[in-house]
Amino acid sequence: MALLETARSEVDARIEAWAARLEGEVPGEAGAALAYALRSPGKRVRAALVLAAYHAVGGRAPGVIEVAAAVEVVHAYSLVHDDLPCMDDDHLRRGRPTTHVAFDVATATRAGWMMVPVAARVLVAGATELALPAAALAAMATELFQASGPEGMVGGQWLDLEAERRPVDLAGLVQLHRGKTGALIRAACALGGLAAGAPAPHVEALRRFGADIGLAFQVADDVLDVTGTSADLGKTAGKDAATDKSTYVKLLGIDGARAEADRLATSAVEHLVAAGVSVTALEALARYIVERDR
Ligand code: GRG
Repeated sequence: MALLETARSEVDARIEAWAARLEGEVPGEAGAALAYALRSPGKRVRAALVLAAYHAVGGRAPGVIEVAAAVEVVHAYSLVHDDLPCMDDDHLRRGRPTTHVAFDVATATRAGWMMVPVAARVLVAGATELALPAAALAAMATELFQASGPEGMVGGQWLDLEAERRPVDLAGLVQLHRGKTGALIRAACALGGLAAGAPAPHVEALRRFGADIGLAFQVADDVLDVTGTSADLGKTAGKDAATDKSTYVKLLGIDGARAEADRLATSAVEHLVAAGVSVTALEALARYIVERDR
């Protein structure tokens, strides 16, 4: 998808600059592990959502790529920790050995922690490049770090870890994934609006778009865990069934889960239409998110 490829090359260049800089600043294995985790080649869907949301409300400046990079740094940290033996205990991520396999558990744990303040620095660099007022930076930092914390991603992951010991019903699964996967994607969309100085109703429409597409992302992820291969996904496929995890596929079946992802993508776009926000690029990303094969 052209939109995603452009976002990937632009954001990868920014992330590479940070990785090289931090490798110089942080000595030894810690700096090497930090740079390894940052350079890990993701699809950059969250970055593309920041850029598309920004453009949808009239933003035009390249500094927004740094804001997109900040979201990807938070996401990359979450993957480093998610793969640790105390969580998903995985050896393969983005087609490469996970950070704790390439280094060791202690180094990967510490490198993950370091990535959160790095994300804050990247966000500040973006807001500075965009010459945003302090109030806009405050709103953006609140959006990103609340979504990453106990009210969002960390809270959802916590519920996910607890759910390994008991079955979860559909309402529980929605709550868990709105936090674990959805909150950061929701924040990515809202950040695009905030970076452009969009009016509050447009930012809110982007936030609602992001909330629905964030949940759809996880539904599609559950389907891919069953239908994809480890080579395609760059991570271990079939883990949910192997661990008898509660997933959308387990509760709704593959066709039911696909229909739910489709319903959420449609609902996401309706929020934009209702608010008069340009839909073209964001709708294309929404379709990609539910139809992707990796
Ligand atoms: C302290 C409880 C606690 C948690 C720490 C580890 C963690 C925070 C959160 C985990 C969040 C997580 C891993 C969510 C999964 C999101 C997801 C579906 C990831 C895959 O996203 P893609 O497909 O991956 O966009 P790429 O590699 O392309 O970026």
